[in-house]
Amino acid sequence: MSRAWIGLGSNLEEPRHQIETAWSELDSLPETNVAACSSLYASKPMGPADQPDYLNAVALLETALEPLRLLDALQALEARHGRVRRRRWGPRTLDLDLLLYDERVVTTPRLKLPHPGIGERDFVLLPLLEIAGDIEIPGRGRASRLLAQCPSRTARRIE
Ligand code: A4P
Ligand code: MG
Repeated sequence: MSRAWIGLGSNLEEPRHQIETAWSELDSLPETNVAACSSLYASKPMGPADQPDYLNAVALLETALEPLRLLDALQALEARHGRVRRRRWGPRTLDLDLLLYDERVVTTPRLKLPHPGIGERDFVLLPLLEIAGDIEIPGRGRASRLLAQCPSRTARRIE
């Protein structure tokens, strides 16, 4: 089994419900278990400001799906949550980003690993640090160092 770290985000149609149902849907994927879930974090939108605040979280999967098959499955789950792609960084019911997959580095158009935005996003790094400890991001350094250098800091843990 490989270890895959998934970033979850939502700012439409009851974000907490979107993320909590996504946990169990991830656990139901073939050859895949959810091994850990972070707390939920609220943050201001990165990108266009004329959209609601976000909820974000990170999950650790143990999976036998190869990265592209896992990405297929994540995108199918996004579609089931009624995700409509209108503009870059626009509002969304559910966003599932493949953040890390073991120590793999991939640079194809369809899949980049580690996820390119990981180092600039406190709403990813804070939940990742919570469940992954001070993990090494291949080619980027430790999560704690990236967080210390993070340009914007708005995310806060919620109950
Ligand atoms: N893709 C390449 N690598 C990956 C990967 N590691 N994981 C490709 C997932 N997808 C990957 O993504 C565009 C394409 O990236 C996909 O077709 C896939 O093949 P998308 O989800 O269709 O488009 P997007 O999400 O609108 O664009 P992008 O650039 O991925 O945006 P992000 O990075 O997902 O950011 N503010 C807060 N506070 N919290 C958020 O969660 N999220 C976003 C979206 C904007 N602002 C936010 C948040
Ligand atoms: Mg995305």
